[in-house]
Amino acid sequence: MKHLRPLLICLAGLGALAGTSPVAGAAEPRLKLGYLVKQPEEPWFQFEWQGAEKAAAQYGFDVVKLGVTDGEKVMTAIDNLAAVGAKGFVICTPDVRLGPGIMNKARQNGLKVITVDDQLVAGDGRFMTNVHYLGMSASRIGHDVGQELFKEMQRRKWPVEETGLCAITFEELDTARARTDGAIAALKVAGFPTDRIFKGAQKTTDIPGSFAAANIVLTQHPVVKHWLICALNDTGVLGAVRAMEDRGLTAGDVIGIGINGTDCIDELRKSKPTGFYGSMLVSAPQEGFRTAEMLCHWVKDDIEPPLDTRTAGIFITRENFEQVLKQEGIIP
Ligand code: FCA
Repeated sequence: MKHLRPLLICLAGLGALAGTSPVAGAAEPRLKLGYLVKQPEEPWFQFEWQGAEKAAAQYGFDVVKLGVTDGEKVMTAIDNLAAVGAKGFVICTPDVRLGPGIMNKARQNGLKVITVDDQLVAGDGRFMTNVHYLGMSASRIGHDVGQELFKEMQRRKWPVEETGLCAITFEELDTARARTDGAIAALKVAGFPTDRIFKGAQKTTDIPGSFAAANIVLTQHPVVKHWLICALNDTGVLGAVRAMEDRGLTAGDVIGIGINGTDCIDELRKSKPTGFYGSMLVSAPQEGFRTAEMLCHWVKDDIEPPLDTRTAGIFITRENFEQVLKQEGIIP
């Protein structure tokens, strides 16, 4: 699934749009709802789509899945959805500052909106709290990452003076900043020294972006023997783990804990452990199901969803991930 390219997904989405013109004389056209995501190549979003499809099958509507990797694609997608008679959409925007533009366009087209994962931001930099949102309890989940990193460091009896935290950050996105800030805060509370916390800012939220950010940290701190890694998601940690491997730092010297739990399945399945120790799993299929379900109830039955819904995380490692992912319906 992770081999699907964004372009293919976009084309598939457009195909779905083209094939959905209402049949003349048909009674009531089947309900269509859009599901727009910023990074269609990330397993996280593919699992969200899976969840939305499940809701669509259960409630009898069509879900139009579109990859919207930039602002222009978002605006075109909203127009296209309106043109085919969709009644609303769920969106994880490629840029939260598109918030007012997205809401204006949706309003003009009479479409209902639920935002998922990345909360929209208004012109003054504040959250658009009047727009319906479902996402992670970002600080809480970040805290859990920090606590688990500290616990595992202690279990391995690493002296703190030989250990460093490599925090891969993407501070322009609030949910990302809240996660890494949460991890850092929990480590400090546990007693990890502030002067051994090293941040590397990723320019793009993909593996090359976090690989580059970690490389800078590693170059600046060559004497650190053991590393803890946190980031906004699994991908952020994976890039840092790869950068460390390039310098000969492997599972015995690295504890990386990601967030999502969906983008590290291949990594955790590797026959030998790597520096990617575990992840805070949040159920992407459930987020997809719940947002699509809420939107359907809102459009069909006029039941307005809650304005703000938060989801929790479960810690997974090589020991328990197959079982937990199965329980959560992420793998068969
Ligand atoms: C953000 C991240 C995704 C996922 C989601 C819940 O959008 O980019 O990887 O963590 O929040």
